[in-house]
Amino acid sequence: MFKKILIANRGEIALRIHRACKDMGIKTVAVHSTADENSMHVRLADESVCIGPAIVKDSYLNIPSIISAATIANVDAIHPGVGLLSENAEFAKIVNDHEFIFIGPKQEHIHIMGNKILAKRKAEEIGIPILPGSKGDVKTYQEAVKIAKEIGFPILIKATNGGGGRGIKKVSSIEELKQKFFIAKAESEQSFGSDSVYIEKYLTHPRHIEIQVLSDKFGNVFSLGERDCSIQRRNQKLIEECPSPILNDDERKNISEICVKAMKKLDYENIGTIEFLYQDGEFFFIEMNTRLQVEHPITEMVYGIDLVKEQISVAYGNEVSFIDKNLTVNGHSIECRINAENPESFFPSSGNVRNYHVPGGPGIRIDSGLYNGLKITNYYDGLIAKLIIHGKNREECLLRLNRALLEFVIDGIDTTIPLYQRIIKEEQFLSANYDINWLENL
Ligand code: MV4
Repeated sequence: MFKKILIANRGEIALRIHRACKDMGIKTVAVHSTADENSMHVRLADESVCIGPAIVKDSYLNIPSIISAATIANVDAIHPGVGLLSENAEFAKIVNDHEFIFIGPKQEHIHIMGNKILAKRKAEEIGIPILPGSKGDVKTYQEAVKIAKEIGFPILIKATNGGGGRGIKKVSSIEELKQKFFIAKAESEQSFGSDSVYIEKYLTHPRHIEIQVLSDKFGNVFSLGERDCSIQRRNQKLIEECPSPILNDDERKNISEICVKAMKKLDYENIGTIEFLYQDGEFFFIEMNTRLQVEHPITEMVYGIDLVKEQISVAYGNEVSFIDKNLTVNGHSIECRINAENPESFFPSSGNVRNYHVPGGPGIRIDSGLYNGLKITNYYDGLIAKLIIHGKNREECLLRLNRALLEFVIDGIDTTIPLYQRIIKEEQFLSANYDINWLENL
């Protein structure tokens, strides 16, 4: 096994990866900015290297600094974590060129899935259902009209290089298309450096359901079921559930089989998540994330596995650990993302953490690097803790979630805890009767 791994990330996810390494007897090297020198991921690591100033571009995205740190610390492999450099194909290549193992998929697959049109084309080629729309990018207004008439309004114009929900425009009529087509192209150029756009049928009331896959270097591919991430605001997921409360066993089995077949065809390696919109019994591909996801713990709770350990192990060249076991769904799990932000305005909040008290007892897991006195700044994204609940069914989960939210104390900053206390009282949430737009209209 690897002897030492560099974790090219920060916050709770860096800590999560550190914990997996320790559970495998692997030494860890933390990298950090000057703003993060007192972070838990740095304090707990076996070694740490400061790689630059607070601003991410100069530290956590500074590839030469990270490669230098890996060289000095003499690590075997680099784990990119979530966000930051985790889906940067160029970084994966540079890591490999320096003879470190990149803990993630092949750079070719990172590259394809990073481009929305290439990803959609590839998805279709490997048998994943896609949304009706243009074959590739739409260059002229005439072309846009032709496609809109074929698929029918409403449609979405999406920026090819857009991401995280930015660069999508809804169009409901021909008149609107005439106005918005050129604006969409100009804005894409402005925001993403390319005016390339494509067109899709707009789904009015979908849920966001994603499939977790894991593959080793021997062509063994597993689906670890789905996560339902429909409770979101401004394209930020807030609550995730595993399994989805609205899928039946046949639907679950079918979409899992489609994804496993597709990943075999692709010769995909390591961990990945295939994201779908689900509406009226049908799945439609939206994107594939070629990395670990923030919400991976709910899958771990239900399937009784450690996804980060698997990821490290298959990157080393081992087979998936549960290859000869029959994985089954055990109960239900829900994650709430605790962000340092105002629960109403969602405005980022900064300050020093005080009176930190975490909930405990059966079925509660907290992934967080928080401690009393920790300074929360606005340099980084607001995710400060993940509250992960496990129960024998959704009902037990919801009761435990209610208990945990009442026990949780974080003073000194605003957090989204009060928002969750409000959501779990809503009848539509309790009956799982909502779509991706529900919270925004609440
Ligand atoms: C859509 C859609 C409805 N119809 N595509 C937003 C993020 C991007 N990755 C895909 N997104 C959407 N694509 C069609 N054809 C609605 C969304 C969408 C969304 C999707 C998943 C989770 C949250 C969302 C919030 C707003 C819009």
